[in-house]
Formats: sequence, structure tokens, C-alpha cells
Amino acid sequence: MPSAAKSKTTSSRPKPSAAAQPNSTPLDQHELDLMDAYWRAANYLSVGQIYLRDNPLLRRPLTPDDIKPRLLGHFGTTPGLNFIYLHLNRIIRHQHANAMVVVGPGHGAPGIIANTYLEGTYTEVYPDIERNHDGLKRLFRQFSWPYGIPSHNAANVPGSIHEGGELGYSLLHACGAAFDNPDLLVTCIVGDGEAETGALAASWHSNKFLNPITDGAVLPILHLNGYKIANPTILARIEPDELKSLFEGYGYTPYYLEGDDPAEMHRRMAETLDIIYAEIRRIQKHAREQKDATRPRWPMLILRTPKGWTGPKIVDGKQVEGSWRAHQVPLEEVRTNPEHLKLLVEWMQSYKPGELFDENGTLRESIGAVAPRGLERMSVNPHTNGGLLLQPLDMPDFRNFAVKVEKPGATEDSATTILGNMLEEVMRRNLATRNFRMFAPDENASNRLQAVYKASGKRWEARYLPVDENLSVDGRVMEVLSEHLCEGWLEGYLLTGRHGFFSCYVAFIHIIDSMFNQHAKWLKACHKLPWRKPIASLNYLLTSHVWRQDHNGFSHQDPGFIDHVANKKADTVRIYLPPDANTLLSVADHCLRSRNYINLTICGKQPSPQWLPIEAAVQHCIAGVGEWKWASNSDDPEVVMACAGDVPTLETMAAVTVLRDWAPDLRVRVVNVVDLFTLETFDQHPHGIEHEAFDRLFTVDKPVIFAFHGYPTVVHKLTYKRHNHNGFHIHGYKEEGTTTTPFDMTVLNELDRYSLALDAVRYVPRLKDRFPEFRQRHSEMMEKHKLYVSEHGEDMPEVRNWKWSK
Ligand SMILES: Cc1ncc(C[n+]2csc(CCOP(=O)(O)OP(=O)(O)O)c2C)c(N)n1
Ligand SMILES: [Mg+2]
Repeated sequence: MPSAAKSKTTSSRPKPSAAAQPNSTPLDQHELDLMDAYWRAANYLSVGQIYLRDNPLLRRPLTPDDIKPRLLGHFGTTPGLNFIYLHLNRIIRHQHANAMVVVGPGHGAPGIIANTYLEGTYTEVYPDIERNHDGLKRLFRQFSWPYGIPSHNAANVPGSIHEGGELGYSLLHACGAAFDNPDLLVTCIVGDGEAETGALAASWHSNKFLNPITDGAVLPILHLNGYKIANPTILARIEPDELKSLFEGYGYTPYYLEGDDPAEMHRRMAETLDIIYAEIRRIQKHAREQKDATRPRWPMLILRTPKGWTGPKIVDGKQVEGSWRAHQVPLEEVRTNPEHLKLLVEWMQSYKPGELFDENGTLRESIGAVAPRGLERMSVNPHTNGGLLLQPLDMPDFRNFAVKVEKPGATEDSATTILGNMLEEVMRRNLATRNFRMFAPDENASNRLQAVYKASGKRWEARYLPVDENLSVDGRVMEVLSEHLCEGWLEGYLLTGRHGFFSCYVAFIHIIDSMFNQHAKWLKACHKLPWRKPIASLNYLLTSHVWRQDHNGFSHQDPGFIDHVANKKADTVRIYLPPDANTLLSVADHCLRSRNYINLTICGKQPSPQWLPIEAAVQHCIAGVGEWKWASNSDDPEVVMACAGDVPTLETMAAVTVLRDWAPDLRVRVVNVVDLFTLETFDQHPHGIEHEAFDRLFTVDKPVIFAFHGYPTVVHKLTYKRHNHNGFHIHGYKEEGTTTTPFDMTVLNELDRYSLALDAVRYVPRLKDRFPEFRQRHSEMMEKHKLYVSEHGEDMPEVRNWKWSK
């Protein structure tokens, strides 16, 4: 592969197999000319959006007043995106391909918006952006304009499932979209800068998880325009043979196309895409007819064109086209510098707008004819508005999986094992519709959800060895040691109208903090777009949590994802802390039926006491927070012992029994919180309970000893506006940890039963005089505990064998 050479078009391609010869109509120069006109129209509209607020078709001399005061947008990537979009349109028209495109460099939104406008969709969705002169003016003006539209390929852009604001996730979203959509072609444009991100670098391996029979095709196009914002890209500057080997090493068949002469490039691109498309169909035909799911070497395209292609070549004596200087706005001083204004006019006129739009300002019909029509347009493909296709899951009655609880706390069970039984049935019931997958970074079994393998295996499209278990080319459980891949695939799957479930270790979910942010922002933006139909919620289960990392220690102890999620909009996020198996079943059932949320559920996998029979669990989860009357001893409490999370609940219940020993006449109420947002006020979160209900539960003046799963500040923040906020004494994770016993973890963080009990007596005025005595007992117990665990390596018998009793 030659290095980038000016005015030279080169291509290299592997010899296509006989069956992969293109079967589209031979290249037609007239068609290519019209396509070039269409491309010029898209480029013209892109420049117009970045620069103009008036005079959209330059029908009078351009003046500084026609120019936006703030020039915001990205031109550099845009002509390349328009070029690819145009040629995908050709494939669709010729082959009637069911296609969509995911645009990694989403900052090239002016181009994608221009295309959706030219093909008519934009006006159908936003009727005030008419296909005439006035509509063009509004189209230009709204872009990057206060209260207009954002400069990225955000949720407001028809046909987009990927904003591309935060770079790195395009190929994952594309693969998620292709899963279980065998007829769908998902082209993914990957920026060469984007390709340097960790997530994208790992994403190339997605081809080891795509089944050529049951999944659609993903066509990656590496958009090798050579530059990022201010630097060259690595992939543009390594040797051509290294680049080729890299993608061959990832298991692709790389096609290569390079050049900057538009006419020549149109011809070569059309030829190359014809061959690639034929190759994709050949692979699928073979796999499907022969029932052979062997991993194919899917084609991919490396497209090397200049950054800022067709834009100003030299500005103020410096090269712009073909350099990083083209990244955003190639001419920055058009309002103040007449020379820049002149260059802008020359640049826009170079697209010959007079040839492209008629006297009304409408794209000429002959040119528009090169775009697909109706539902074939990528911008209306229903997969890109997944809610249109969403079918509810066939859900079993979760009560069938309930554990029997005859007496609170008498028996132990692993909550996630129980949930695994339910998920197995969810998986089984939805096998035929192929719209449910589970995702985990190598952790489903570790998280005790392994029952699901009885219904479906783990997807694997690489080599098999006799030692393997539960791997399958058609498995619906996605396991790969990359939280990025799990998250990105799941997002793509959900955004195209399916359902999923992501389980992860609590500490490592932080790896996708930022992806969570982006998905939450996308959902928030969708709330304001009635044409975007609701999609299934993104469901996280965090197990293997901070309090039970007996063998992993400090590195695995971090409950901060709760804090992170709690920052997001109330209409988007939910946080659940079920204390046992039956509450977990009820919560999971609710989450899998919900729409447009991000549900975070945290519950441990270790055997632990079961508190509520199933119907009580359901009622408790509906309320989200409630008194456990069976554990309280008075309707007129002196102290409220509150808890959220399974281990905090266990320690709180044990603290109640300690208090019974220390101060038998102390009047105690026990309150358990499943739905964390019930604590926040109702005006801040829809789940927030009314002040009256809150005051009835937590009192307005009694101490509340709150045992919390995560960092205490979260509860402080949520209860800040509650009347009794000053009475809340919150115990949670204080960033103390190591490889130690489960109970010692709670001691290190003062979440243990003795510390909770000590706080209770500390804050009850009636017991003030006796506090030194309790403090003494507490110290003795702590001393005993430390000595015992140091000597025996396990918790004291009275802790290990403790059971709730009344
Ligand atoms: C994760 C992330 N880091 C940094 C940025 C800031 N940023 C925006 S565009 C860009 C360069 C992108 O280069 P490339 O992917 O090659 O896109 P193109 O050249 O097509 O514009 C950067 C670094 C970002 N958007 N996302
Ligand atoms: Mg680039």
C-alpha cells in the first residue's frame, strides 16, 4: 500500500473469490456524475451549517452579517463522511440492502445532517426545515446555535444511534446493532484518531463474536484522513505493510483505497464497495446455506482521503486541506477578514450550488434520484429508532423462583444464584425471538448466574478445545474481558430495540463510567424527541461487591459507581439495593420490563440471610422503603436503625440484637431501603417519597443510624432536604479495606453491628449517662474480634453463627 500521495488514486484489494465478483450494474458515468453533484450538495450544506445564518444559496453577495458570530463545528472529517454516505446510498439503491451507518467521528454531524436533509427525512421529522430556500436558511442557522441543535451526531439526528461525541465506541455500537439482525448491514465509520482509544482498539475483536448465520454484517471503514485535532494519527503514519498486517491480524480482509481526485475516487469507491458488498453476501450465503458458522474473514475498508477534502487548500500561507488545520473551521475570521470572506465564497461556489438547487432552493430531482427512497433510506431505518421494533420480553412469573422464608433470617441463600435461575428462564423463553442477551466481562459464573448456560451458551467464534465448557457459536451470553466491549455491545443492542442484562464486579464497572454517562445523556436527549420511541432499559447488576472481596482485597473494593449514577437526571436513573433473594427477583423483574432507564442493582452473591417471603418482598419493593415491623419493638421509637444493601442489612439486624442485649428497654424501629431514590425529595426524583411519609418512617427528631452499602456522602446528599437530615448518622464504606474476613471489612469501616449499636446508644438522650459503659463494651468486643481474626483467620463464632431471633 503506497503512502499518501497527492492527486493520485490508488487501491489495493485482495483477489476476490469468483463468487464475490460484483453483481451490481456496471459503472455508469452519468450516475457517477450525478453522485458527484449530490456529494457537492452535501458538502455545500455542511459548510453552510458551519458558517451561514442567512443568504443560504449565495444569491446575493455574502456579507459579514450573513455569517454566524460564533463559528462552531468540524469540517475536516465531513467531506469523507459525505463521500462514504453517498456510496453506501449507491449500494442500497442497487442492491436494496437493509443498511444503517454508525459514524465514529460524530463531530462530522453537519455532513450526516446534510444527507438526511437531502434524502428528505430531516424535513419529515422536523417539518419547519423545509426543502426550499427558507428551510435551508433555518437548517443552517439552527446548527451550533443557542437552543438550536448540537454539533454532533446526537439523538436528534434521524438514523443515528451513536453521537460520536466521546470517541471510541462506534464499532461496538455497530456490532450491538448487527447482533440478531441477519439481514442488516451496519457500516461503521471509524475515525483514525478514534482508533487510538482503548475501547476502539479492543473493538476490532468483535468479529470473534459475530455469527455469520444469525447476525448481520458489520463493515468497518477506517477513515484514514491522517489527523486528529492537532496531531497526525498513528495508523496514518505506520508503514503500509504494518497497517495491512494489523487488520489481517485482527482477522479482517482489508481493502485499501486512497486518493483525492473526486471523479477518480467515485469510480474506485463504487467498484470497491461493489466488491466488498458481494463478498459480504457471499460469506453470508455460504454460511447460511451450508450452516457453517466458521468465523469468516469479514472485509473492511481503509479509506485514505485528505482531511478537509475540497476545503480551502492554503489559508494565510499555511496548508489547511490535508492537514490537522482542517479539523474544525478552516477559515476562522470570515466576519472580520475580507480575504477569509472571499475564500469562503470561492470555497462554497466551488460546489456550484446553482447547478444543485432549483429556483426554490430545492435539490434538483435528477440529483436527488441517486439517494434511496422511502424506507430504504438509512436515516429512517427502523433499527436506528429501536423503540419502533421493541417487543416486550416474554417474562416468567418471578415468584416461581422465590426462596421459601418461613422465619426472617432463618435460612441462607445466594441471591444471585436464585436470580440466575430466573434469568435462565428469561433466556429460554426468548430464544425464539432472539432479542435478549446477557453481557459480562468473564464473570457470569463468578457472579453465580451460571444457570443461564443451561438455556444458552457463551458466544465464541474463535477456536475450540476439548477443555472448553458452555461455549457456543450461537450462544446468547456475551463474555469478553473488556467492560468496554460488554457495555458498547449492550448499548448498540438496546438502541436497536432489544433487551439485555450486564453483570459486573462492583469495582471495575468504573471502567465504563464514561460510557454510562454518554448513554444517560443520550436517553435524556431522547426524552425531548417524541419521534424516538422508548427502548429497553440498560440493566446493571453489580455483585461481587465491596463487602465481600475476601480473596481479592482492596483493589476490588469500590462502591463509587453509585455516586456516579446518582449524579444523573432523575428521569433516567434508578438505584436498587435489594437486601435478599426475593427482593432481588422482584427488582430484576421490574427492571427487565422498564423502558428508557438505566437501572443499577447491587446485591451480593454470597450465601446470606433471607428476610422476606416473596409477597412481602414484592410489597417492600413497590414501596421502595419501609419499616420492618417484625424487627422493630415500638411504634414510638427512640432510635431508627436504617439500612440499604444486603451486608448493611445483616449488620443492622445484628445490631438490633446487640442493642437488645445492651439496653433491652431501648425502643427501636428498623427501616430498610431498597430503592435509594425514595430518600430524595419528590421534587427531585419521581421515586422520592412525600415528606409526611418520610417523617413517619424516619421521625423528625430521633437519631437515625443508617448503614449504607456505599460511600456515606451519597445518603447525606439524597437526604439533605429532609427534616431529620441532621439526625442521620451514616455508616458506609470509608475506603478502608484489605484481604480480610467479611466481618472485619465492616469493622474497618465501622459498619459492623457493634459500631452501629454504639452509635444508637450514643445519640439516644435517655442513655447518655450509660454511654461510657457501652463504649467500654464496644472496645472490648473490637479487641476480642481483632485478636480472634488475627489468630484464627476467620470471624468469631458468635459472628459467623449469628442468626436473627426475636
Ligand atoms: C474520548 C475522546 N477524547 C478526546 C476527544 C476530543 N476530540 C474530538 S475530535 C478529536 C480528534 C478525532 O480524530 P479522528 O478520530 O481522526 O476524527 P477526524 O479526523 O475524522 O475528525 C478529539 C481528540 C473526544 N471527542 N473523545
Ligand atoms: Mg482523523
